[in-house]
Amino acid sequence: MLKSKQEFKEAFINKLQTLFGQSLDESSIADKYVALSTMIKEEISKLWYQSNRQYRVSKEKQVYYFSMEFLLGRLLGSNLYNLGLTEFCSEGLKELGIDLNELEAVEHDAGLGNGGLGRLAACFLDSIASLQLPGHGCGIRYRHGMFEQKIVDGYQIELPDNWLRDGYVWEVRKADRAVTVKFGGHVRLEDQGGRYVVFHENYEPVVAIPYDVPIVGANCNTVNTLRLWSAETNHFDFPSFSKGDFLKAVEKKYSLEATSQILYPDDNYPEGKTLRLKQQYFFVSAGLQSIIRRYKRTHGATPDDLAKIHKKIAIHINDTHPALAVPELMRILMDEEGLSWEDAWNTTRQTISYTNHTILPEALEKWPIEMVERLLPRMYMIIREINERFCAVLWEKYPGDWDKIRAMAIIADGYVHMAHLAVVGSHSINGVAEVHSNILKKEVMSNFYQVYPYRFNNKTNGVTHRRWLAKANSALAGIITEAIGSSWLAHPYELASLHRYAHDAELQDRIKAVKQANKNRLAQFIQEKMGIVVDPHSIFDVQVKRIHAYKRQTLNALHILDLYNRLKASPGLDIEPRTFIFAGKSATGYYLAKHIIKFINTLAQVINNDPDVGGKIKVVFLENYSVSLAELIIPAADVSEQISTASREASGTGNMKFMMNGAITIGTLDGANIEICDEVGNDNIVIFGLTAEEVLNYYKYGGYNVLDVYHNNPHLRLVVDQLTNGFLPVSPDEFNCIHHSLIRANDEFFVLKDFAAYAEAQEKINSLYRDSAHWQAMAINNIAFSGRFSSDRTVSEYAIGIWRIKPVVIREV
Ligand code: 26W
Repeated sequence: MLKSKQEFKEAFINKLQTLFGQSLDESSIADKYVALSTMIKEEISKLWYQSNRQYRVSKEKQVYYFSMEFLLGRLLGSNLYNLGLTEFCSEGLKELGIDLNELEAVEHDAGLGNGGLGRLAACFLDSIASLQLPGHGCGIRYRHGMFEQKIVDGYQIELPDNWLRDGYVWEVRKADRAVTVKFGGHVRLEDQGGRYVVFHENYEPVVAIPYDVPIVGANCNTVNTLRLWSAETNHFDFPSFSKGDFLKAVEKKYSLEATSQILYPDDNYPEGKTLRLKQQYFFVSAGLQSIIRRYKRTHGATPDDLAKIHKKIAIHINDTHPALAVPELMRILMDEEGLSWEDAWNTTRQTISYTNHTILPEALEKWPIEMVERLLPRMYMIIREINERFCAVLWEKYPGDWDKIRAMAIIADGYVHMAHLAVVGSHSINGVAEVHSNILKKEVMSNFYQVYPYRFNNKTNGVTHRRWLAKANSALAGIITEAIGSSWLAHPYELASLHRYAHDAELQDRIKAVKQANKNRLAQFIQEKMGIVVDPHSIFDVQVKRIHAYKRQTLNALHILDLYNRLKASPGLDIEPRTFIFAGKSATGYYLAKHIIKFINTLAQVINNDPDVGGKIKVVFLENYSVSLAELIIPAADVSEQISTASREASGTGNMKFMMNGAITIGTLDGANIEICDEVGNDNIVIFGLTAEEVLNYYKYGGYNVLDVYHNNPHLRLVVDQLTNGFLPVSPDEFNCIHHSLIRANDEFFVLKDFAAYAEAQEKINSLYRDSAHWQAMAINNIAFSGRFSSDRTVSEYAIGIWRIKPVVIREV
């Protein structure tokens, strides 16, 4: 089909006819999208079949990445890109009068994640396949992904996301591979001649149906699988139906299917809901059952064979959300396959590895004992046994030190502590940036580090440079390739040779022109979407990410308010025009974050409509931040705001995407910012504020009094007062919660402490930007040294250091 452009065009027209019975002229843009995607999927299917076959035959070890979230975004564009078909299709379609970009825009984002953790999982899948590694994803096919955010009167409003409304071309339903997951009921152990047999009775079965999504590797024949589980049931209450009680007849069906209906929109902000625990066990159990089933077919089904699964399978758990993989794998190996506790435990521990993604204490998952016991009785029995054996080891090591043992126990204070379960049950525990991994070792998990030092390691995050540079900013990618050749696409470290051209006037001009075109495109989008006219020649200063107190959008906003005050006081103030762009969602129940959104929007309303400002500064809050919106915004950014309280942001990945696109970071020494700074050097980044060590010392020993700062800085005092003194056109108590968090709660995230340093750093940005040649050189250096932050580097570190898997080269079909 895809041999020549002519053939492609004919096949496309043919596809429209066979799918929809329509000619090219009659068909809608949505139909054209489906026709093209279906054609591409057919191409992928051949490689997919071949990949699976070779994996089976070669019997090489494979990794399964278990994650409650996969924030894929759109797939048509990235699939075309990875297949090397973008140009070909775009030209062919153009000859038919069709714009490929418009077709791509038809696809609903697969928003099956909240933010960093979910998008990281999606970047990893892309890199695993592109490195020709045998590795697959396992997750949940949420009927409703991340909610759609509307901004109404400055407030966040949540609407359900209906991404499956028009069907999803990329998935394949595999009803024949369904498995059953058991909830509730009672577990009875029967001693049958010295061996315990487990009977799980009166449970509620939920049928898990897998939907497979192909994951296409770049410029190779590898196609891996993302298996997403959906809760479905044939249950139908016929007696109620025949009595005419139709509601009751379907009630049970809907309650069983609820399991995979909705993604919890919580990021670093847990809600201890039974349904969430149910989701966790649902996909973990379904995933493991299907993996073990396949293993038995390929590698043998005796207990001896099963005791060796770690030689052929690695299971990675993305944060603690899939930590039930530990007791569930134990259950399968013991109850279903007849292994002893000791053998099952050795195998389980050698199979599973765990990544921690947050150190915010409130985000560490724990489940009430009673909830686990009721919903998952067999899991609870196994966890209790793991806990008892672990505590016995601790008792040996620390005899009599009850406080320490209680602090480390898996079950303590009425809860099951999932991070403890994950640490005890896995052979590798990693953080996602150097500073984060060190804090895990030295602070948050120091007890565990003392017991298992060799298990702890670091794997600094990365992002796929294919989506975030080559595809999102194809014009920039083209210029890079013209300058240094195309090998950086496969070997992103080679971007470094761009460094030599940092001061090349011609390259600077071309890169500047691309940035300008991207800014024009975003400016136009802002005008169309929001009716706000922004100056495309102003500095585009961007903070896009989840709204959270520790990410300190408040710091950015208060600085804007200060700038506004200063402009009002001296209208001639000589600053570069700036457009402050925000986007991001708040967890639905996060009162403070929701008011931060309102605060930013209130500033926008005041500043954008004040003629005294003379258009020098504008504030824009773009609604419904998503992967696709990020692809539009990030290439247009001049300044990347990465201003979290040092020590709180585990890594950050947005910071890497901006850097790749030539934005200059203004940031704290937190997460991967530290490594970005190491790579580009102090001259190519603007760093300010407390260090992680200083922050941690304040948390430990105290010594910070916000009022000292408040009383000593009149600019700062003014903006804090303006939150509640009627200056802003809202009811005077509207921003009490922000004021309270800063003053009464003694500024937990050091917003005011870092304020002066931030304002100074912003002035530095201002003067750096004025020297255009210098700014362009900085931008080029950022692109040049971003190679380290490709997820290809990250994934190969996981493959070598944790998963112990090797590439399998898939042959042509
Ligand atoms: C239970 C509620 C909940 C939900 C999600 C708690 C914690 C999470 C995630 C682990 C939060 C998260 O996404 N963390 C982010 O992970 C990224 C990928 O490693 C990092 O880059 C971010 O710094 C980190 O905040």
